[in-house]
Amino acid sequence: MSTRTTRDWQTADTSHHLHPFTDFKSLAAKGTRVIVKGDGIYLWDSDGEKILDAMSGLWCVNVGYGRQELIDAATAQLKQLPFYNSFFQTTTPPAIELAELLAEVTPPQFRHVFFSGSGSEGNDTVVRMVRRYWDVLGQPERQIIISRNNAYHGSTMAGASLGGMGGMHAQGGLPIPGIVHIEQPFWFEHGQAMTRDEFGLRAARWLDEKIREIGPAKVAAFIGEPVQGAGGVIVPPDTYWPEVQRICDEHGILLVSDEVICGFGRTGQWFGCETFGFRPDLMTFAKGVTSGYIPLGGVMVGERIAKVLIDQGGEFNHGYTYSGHPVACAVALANIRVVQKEGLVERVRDELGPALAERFAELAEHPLVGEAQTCGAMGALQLVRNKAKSESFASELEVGMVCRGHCFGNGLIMRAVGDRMIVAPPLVMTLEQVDEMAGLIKRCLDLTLKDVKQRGWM
Ligand code: PXG
Repeated sequence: MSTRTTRDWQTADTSHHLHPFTDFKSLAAKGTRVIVKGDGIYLWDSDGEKILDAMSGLWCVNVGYGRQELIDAATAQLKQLPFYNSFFQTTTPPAIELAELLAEVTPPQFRHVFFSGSGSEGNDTVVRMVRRYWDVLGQPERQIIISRNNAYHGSTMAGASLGGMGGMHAQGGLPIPGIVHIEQPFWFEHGQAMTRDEFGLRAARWLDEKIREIGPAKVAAFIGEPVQGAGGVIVPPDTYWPEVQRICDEHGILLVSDEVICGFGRTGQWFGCETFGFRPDLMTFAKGVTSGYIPLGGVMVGERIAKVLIDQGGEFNHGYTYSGHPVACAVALANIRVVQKEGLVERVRDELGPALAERFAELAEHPLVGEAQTCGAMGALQLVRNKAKSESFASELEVGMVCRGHCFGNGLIMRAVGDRMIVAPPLVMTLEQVDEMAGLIKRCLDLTLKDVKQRGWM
């Protein structure tokens, strides 16, 4: 164990490490937080502070920290064979077994998987594969992929292009050609004049309008997260996805579900598309497949596409060094077996999800909260200036960051997306721990309210 102090760590970090999505200079002035240990749903920092991790690392540590089954699987595979590739007509047993198990736990249209190292790489694979599919079918003019504003699909050139984050598009010449965006199904922001169900249909029809504007023969696919995660846990109305499915079917375009956050039980079914009742042709996954213990991602390829690529496609010129990495696949196998053995998907559906929904309904009564939404083991609280009028704070006040600061100081990790405070705790969180988390959230909301009033913002 290292004897370096927090200050030492921070100085070395600032000297050499550029963090993702970070203003380097302002972080250097503040100093980063150094996390040194995890157990269950808790983390410890280099000052010995215990923190309740209501974000599962980064939406991924679904089985909790410190699981021996995953550690053993990694150790055994590292000893047996730490690496071999799946290029050039070779493969390894863990990659084969994981492909088999994924075919079992995913919806029935999926029999094949293409492995990547991350969710972003998975979505790059989606772009390559969707366009290749239409090429092979003799419709190369079908190039355009439709996505949504405020979507998050990763940070590679294709992932960030599919994503609908303006701040990302503004850097590096994005989006790449052939990717267009429609508005997101965010009722609080865009739909309050309608019922949620009416708005769900309206939002889905933005897709139909965009397809007709472009010309259906030029559209390759539509991609969406079942619930937008990084965008702020935006749970769409129940009417949204079935209508999106109908529209994709009507125009014959491919439907892609980005399940990087929603997959492997987060929504209370194995995959978010099952919770929301749609049938994707492709499904991106990462994060929860290994509970984040080791990087792994991939794309489930529906038989509609797999058949064409296998029977008529010839060589598919795409792949990554770490596609099917044996250690990552061994950890994924152990992780999925834990999810199965402990019935974590059913647990989210029957126990954790309902408990979270109940606690969030109570938090919705708080004077700062304008909307509370949950879906399975994720939840969002929209902070507002005027509850009765659903009136938001000016965005430059960064009230979400003020609240996040109080979480930070009170042993709670919660994400702020604008003024939306979000959680996605490990699926193993007990009901007592749900109460503990809700108590901490309530305390942080009270502190934020006091703070905001003192600043004269409310
Ligand atoms: N799709 C979705 C839906 C995601 O949430 C990715 C793709 C990209 O995965 P990789 O493994 O390439 O990062 C993600 C990642 C946040 C946050 O701030 C969310 C993600 C990543 C980083 C930060 O909530 N999601």
